[in-house]
Amino acid sequence: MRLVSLNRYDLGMPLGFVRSANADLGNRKGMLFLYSDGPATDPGEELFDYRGLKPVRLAVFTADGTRLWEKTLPWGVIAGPWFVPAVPFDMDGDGIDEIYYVNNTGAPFSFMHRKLERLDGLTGETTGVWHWPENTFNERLSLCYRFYIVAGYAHGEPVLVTCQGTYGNMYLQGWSGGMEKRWETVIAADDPGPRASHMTPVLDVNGDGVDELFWGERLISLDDGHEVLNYAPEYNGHSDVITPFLDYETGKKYIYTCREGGETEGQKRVYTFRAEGGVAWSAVDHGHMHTGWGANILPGFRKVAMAMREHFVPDDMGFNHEVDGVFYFDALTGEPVEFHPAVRGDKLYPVDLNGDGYHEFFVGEGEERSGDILDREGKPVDHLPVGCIRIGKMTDHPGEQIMGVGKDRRSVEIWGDADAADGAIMKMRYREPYLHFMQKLMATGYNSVGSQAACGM
Ligand SMILES: [Ca+2]
Ligand SMILES: [Ca+2]
Ligand SMILES: [Ca+2]
Repeated sequence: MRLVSLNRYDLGMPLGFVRSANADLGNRKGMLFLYSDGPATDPGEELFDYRGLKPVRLAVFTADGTRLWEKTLPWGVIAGPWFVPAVPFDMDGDGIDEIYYVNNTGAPFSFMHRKLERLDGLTGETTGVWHWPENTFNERLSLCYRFYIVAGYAHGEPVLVTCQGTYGNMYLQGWSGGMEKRWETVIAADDPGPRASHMTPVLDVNGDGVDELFWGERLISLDDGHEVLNYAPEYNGHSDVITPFLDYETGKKYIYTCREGGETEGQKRVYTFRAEGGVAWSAVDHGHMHTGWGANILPGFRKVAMAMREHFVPDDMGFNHEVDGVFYFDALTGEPVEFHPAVRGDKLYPVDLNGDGYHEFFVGEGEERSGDILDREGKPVDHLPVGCIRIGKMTDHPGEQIMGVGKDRRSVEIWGDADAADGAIMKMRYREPYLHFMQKLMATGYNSVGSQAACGM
């Protein structure tokens, strides 16, 4: 493996909060950045921290690193993924993605001045503004400001989806090409069933030509907003991880989930569902399963599913996440797997850097070994001194890549393996639009966190 910088994007200022998503710019590829030189914050009552927050900026670059435009958003836009999601998506069919994001020209917590805004992808000029729904106005702070923008296709037509709320009342709206309202779905706090996830995979999981949005452990049709399938109608909690994955041998799809709350007697905390419905396996009796991933690391490209359990311990400012269990399972059978990586599994981001069908791992921040690259057995093989932004299929270079903030703290680089070559598994993964398409949804929700949304399919 020979790690090299494939692309570099000079954002021209010190970087704190950074999100990024792939954008299509007609005959060119592009890259969207959402960033500030301060930290990000969260609407949770025990987490919201306004110290050091800085204005948020948007910029679009060509894939090879030329900046096309940048703009500074109004001071009412709070830096943080839940306050300001952004998605590049081509709704008018000219081959160039428009940029959709949640703007706020009022005070930071304003509802009156909050908007869905559309920008020309090539120039950054505003081409449309719509009032952002005030659905969550009466919720407590944590639930008020959980906003998502997602996108996908229904029989080839683009559909944008705007969402408000998680855990309690949840509101979703579908929009057609010219931003005509296509559908509206409300899941009330006292309705039965799961309470969404921080991740939003979009995939035509049943092959009927319409994408489904994985709204927690249920599927929402992008065509008309109806509930296509509820994997766990008896579960009314929230799921921290929702990752569809493919069994390379049979071509069948599965959904791997890790649950946060809603602990109920007789139910487990980790589930893998068959895509068509039904439990493939379940595990772990108690606890908040906070992170998880799937990685091809067993012989024959068999996938291992990781689940990390934790509990909250209050500290001087907010709380700490104290880990009390890391579990590894055969992703298809749920059988426990012996895996002893050099760094605990929940700190690892699976990425197939060399394209051979097995995942390597990047060690995330906050670890002595941060920046290390581990092989599939969990042994260190290389090192990359970057703060990771996201992982996945970001360029045409073979294999998958790592995007990170470079040593100079003001530029973003995409790193890949100079010797990478796409093997049979990688080619199978390309056949699912998911691998590329999810890279457009990496600046919304927690899709980019830990790369769980990228590693499954
Ligand atoms: Ca367009
Ligand atoms: Ca479908
Ligand atoms: Ca590999």
